[in-house]
Amino acid sequence: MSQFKFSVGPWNVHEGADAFGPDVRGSIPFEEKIKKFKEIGMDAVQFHDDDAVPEMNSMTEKQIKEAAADVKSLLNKYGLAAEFVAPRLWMDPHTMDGGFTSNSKEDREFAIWRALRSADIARQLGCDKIVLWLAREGTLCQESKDPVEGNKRLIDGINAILNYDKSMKVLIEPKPNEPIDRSFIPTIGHVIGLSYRTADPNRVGGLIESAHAILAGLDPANEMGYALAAGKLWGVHLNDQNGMKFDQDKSFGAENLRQAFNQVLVLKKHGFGNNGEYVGLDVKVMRTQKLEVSYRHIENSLSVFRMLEKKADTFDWAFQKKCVAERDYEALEHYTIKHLLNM
Ligand code: 3MF
Ligand code: MG
Repeated sequence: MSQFKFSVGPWNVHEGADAFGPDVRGSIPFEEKIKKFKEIGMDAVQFHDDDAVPEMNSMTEKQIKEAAADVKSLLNKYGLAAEFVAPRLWMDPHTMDGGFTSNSKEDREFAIWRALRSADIARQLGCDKIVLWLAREGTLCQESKDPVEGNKRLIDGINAILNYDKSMKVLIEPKPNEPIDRSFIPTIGHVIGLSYRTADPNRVGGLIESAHAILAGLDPANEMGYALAAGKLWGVHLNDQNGMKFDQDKSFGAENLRQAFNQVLVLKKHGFGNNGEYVGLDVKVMRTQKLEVSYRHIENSLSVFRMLEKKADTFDWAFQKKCVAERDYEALEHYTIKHLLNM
């Protein structure tokens, strides 16, 4: 039995559109997705603010809270928790030039309004985590924003959430690029540095996505290790990525099994989950998949994670120690490969 609890977001089951083509599958109603997530073995659901409360821009704050309370009842019906709420600050025309770091004052205020509503929604859903994927907080044109000012504006945005609701934690999910060219906060190192300049560093941490680390040319397990060492790994988005190109969100372990194994190893070895953290997935269905089998990537990611947990449990640490003592890393590397191949 896994020591971990798992989560996934409703956007992980979608209609198959990509940057070069429209939808190829029908939509699955929200409740049906929730029900299926539970059947697959999920413990919690990840939310964008408008996954929980669609059309929230045209609603009053009271109406938003009431709509979120209905979602909480739905989660209760299926025995699922909510892991976090993330303001979707990249879809709205108000955030064309970024949210907290937009050059437009009015748009910056809109971003903060949405972030505070995320805190309201999170409270209703019974969770205490706000995730900020800083999608457009950076530049398409480098000369369009001052990077020093950009960092200060990010801190102002984070502080607004911290001051508004003292029970909320803010988890920044770093990504180096896409949809923008240059992100102000590209890696977990930047996240942790920034956290210490906010109003309450103890409530600011990180969520690491495997694909985002790979896009930055970094090793996901080492990035996780860095955040674990700082006591600031409060969420993960496990998936996989074939090199440094557009964000692929492939099934966990589908491209690089050894890299996936090392993520499981570091999470297991260092007690990730002991404070209630979830092993989150952020995986995208292939465009070619038919509607009836559009949850396969979630099932496969979970299945690979569990197989790799067994591999972590049966890893021969005595042999590892011997190899380290003899500095025979060729032997250790070959053992690891054989172990993963069941040979
Ligand atoms: C983009 C992402 C996002 C975030 C999500 C929650 C749409 O690369 O990874 O998924 O994970 O917005 O923060
Ligand atoms: Mg993600």
